[in-house]
Amino acid sequence: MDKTFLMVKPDGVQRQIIGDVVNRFERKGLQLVAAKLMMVSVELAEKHYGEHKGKPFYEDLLKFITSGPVFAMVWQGENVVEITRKLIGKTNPMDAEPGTIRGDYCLYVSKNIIHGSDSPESAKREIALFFQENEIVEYEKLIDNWIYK
Ligand code: YYY
Ligand code: MG
Repeated sequence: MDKTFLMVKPDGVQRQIIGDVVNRFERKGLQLVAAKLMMVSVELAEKHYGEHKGKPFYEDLLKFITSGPVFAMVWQGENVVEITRKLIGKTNPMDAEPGTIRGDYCLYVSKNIIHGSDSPESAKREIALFFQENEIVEYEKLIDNWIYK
């Protein structure tokens, strides 16, 4: 099954919407296979956001993501990367449709609540950055027969 890395950012944790975010993916039918509340070190932040190094928002992004606890998760399901990016909405909350997480919960691009991997390759890379292999819990989700073909 496909996996992706999702993370409630420090603004989402402070605003106490971890539960709402988790609920959106659960009710869609996706499967949670790992989760933890943690601080992101500067070193980890630099690795995670390496693709943005040199961009005007990079330094502020590092400061923000290391400023408080995040809720890091791995979710599983067919086409989970594409589906979760859709549920999350556009990067800038001004462009994010109502009904998406960013469309419903935030106003400003640098405080956009949640991270989601943008491709299966980045999902693999980001999962490995944040989780040990033995932290990913493989288990059978018994209602999958009622969710998948
Ligand atoms: O993948 P996604 O989070 O939707 O956007 P990215 O283009 O990868 O940017 C990562 C992160 O950087 C974004 O979620 C907010 C922040 N950011 C910003 O503060 N200002 C921008 N103009 C673009 C991105
Ligand atoms: Mg991105």
